[in-house]
Amino acid sequence: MTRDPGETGDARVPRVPTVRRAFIGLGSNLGDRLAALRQGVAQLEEGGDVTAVSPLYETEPVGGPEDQGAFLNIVVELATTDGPRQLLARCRALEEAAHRVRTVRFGPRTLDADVLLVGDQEVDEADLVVPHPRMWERRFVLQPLSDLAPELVPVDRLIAAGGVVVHAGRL
Ligand code: GSY
Repeated sequence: MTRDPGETGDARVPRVPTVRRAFIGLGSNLGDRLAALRQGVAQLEEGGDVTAVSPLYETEPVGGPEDQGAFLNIVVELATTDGPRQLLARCRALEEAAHRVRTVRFGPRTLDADVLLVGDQEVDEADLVVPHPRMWERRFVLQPLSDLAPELVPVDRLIAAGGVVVHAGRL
């Protein structure tokens, strides 16, 4: 069997960082939604590991107050050596840059950024669960994810997921 040198645990062998296919969901329903998404993507691109951006969708809010406005949603794909926690830090930095104010839980937000999938990595910690625990119920996640990676989204799960999503072009 051929071993990846990074997996030998031999301190004399330099570690080869694993590049994983990761997906981040971005959503905005407050202020200039398009500008917030564009800024989010531009900031992610500074990491040099973004490989694709999904089409744009205008989506019905799932959860939260009745009267909040429609979201714009996209999913961004990365080929990255960052692990889930580093990606969470990048997501938080995007939200901070967009001046997100956390007031009402699930309420309107200038930018929400979620780590959806990081290769086959699994994390179950208080502040981070990967794969994202609610992604399979949300069409605003599954539709753009399936545009980028149809093999990861079974059609029956896409159909069963809740919420109206309308194709709105590209960023
Ligand atoms: O979890 C992301 C924030 N969010 C969204 C969203 O991005 N889009 C839609 N349509 N509904 C949402 N509810 C929440 S919470």
